[in-house]
Amino acid sequence: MSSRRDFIQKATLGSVAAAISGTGFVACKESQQPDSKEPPSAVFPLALATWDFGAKANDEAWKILSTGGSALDAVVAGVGVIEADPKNTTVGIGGAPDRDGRVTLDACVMAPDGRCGAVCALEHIVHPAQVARAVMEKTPHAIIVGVGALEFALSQGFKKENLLTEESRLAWEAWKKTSKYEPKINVELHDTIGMITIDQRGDIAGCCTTSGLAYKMRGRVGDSPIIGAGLFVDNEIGAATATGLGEAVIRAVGSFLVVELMRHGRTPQEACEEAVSRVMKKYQDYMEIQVGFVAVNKQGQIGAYSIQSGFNYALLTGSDKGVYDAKYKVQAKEE
Ligand code: SD4
Repeated sequence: MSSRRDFIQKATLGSVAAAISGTGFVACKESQQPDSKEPPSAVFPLALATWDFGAKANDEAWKILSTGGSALDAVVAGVGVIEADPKNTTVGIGGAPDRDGRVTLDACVMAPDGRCGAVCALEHIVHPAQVARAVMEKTPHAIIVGVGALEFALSQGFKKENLLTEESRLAWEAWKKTSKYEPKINVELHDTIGMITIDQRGDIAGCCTTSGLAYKMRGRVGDSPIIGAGLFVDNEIGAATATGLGEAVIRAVGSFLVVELMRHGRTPQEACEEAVSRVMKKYQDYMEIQVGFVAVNKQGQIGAYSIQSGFNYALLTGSDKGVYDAKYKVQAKEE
């Protein structure tokens, strides 16, 4: 298996900096963790997105948020920048294909009033988040999948395009030589964008968009387009979104769990930590995977936590612009 995994196992078993938690899990000392993020002032608007490249999505969303636009418009526009970036191999065009070489995209969106829409295993469309929004606004449905999703997108005027870039095709060809046609499950799964925006009125919207697990089986759907798993927004409480191995997030209905914990009084940080613990309890091989959550509550406090180190998120408010490392449960090998 990968040297990264060996490292993680060694680090887990041998690190002098490790301490045994009550669950028997080997956890890092607090002192090793990134500094916790002070909650920003509750002055909206606010944009929050998974991963460092989420800063680009935040900037785009800000154009709408700062001029009084809606959280929903902002979040769909924000993720659109990442979907259109062919260099990001886990979102939109340029996303890694399934094991048969087809790029199949998943996305969902949630509005402040609780409406939601999603597409799963959508092919040939650069902006699945926009199609998810159209599902929400123009159909009586919440989720449309596969060929039906493509037909719907085309009927709405979306253009059919080839999403497999030469770079992704070459990586897939290389994978085929060594993989035994097995889907790849590993800790390096990253780059999905989950994004939450709060507009000047304090209304919250969210969006999650991805090409999912690289070299997955045809038709595989992860957590990202599943409302409650990859994303959940409750305009009275806050919102959460997930990144990492969808199969693990789905077991815990992770994003809904984070929001529900906040409803019962936890801070976003406490809620993300509890949700990660829940994922780990339900996924025996948690050392082989990465899962991370980011969350914000109605007061504008931020939380983020992941199983392994390496997860970060981008935040943009009127007084704060930055990329922050999330706290984590175990120290993984740095890339
Ligand atoms: C999935 N959760 O399809 C997505 C992948 C991901 O960062 O988040 N990557 O399982």
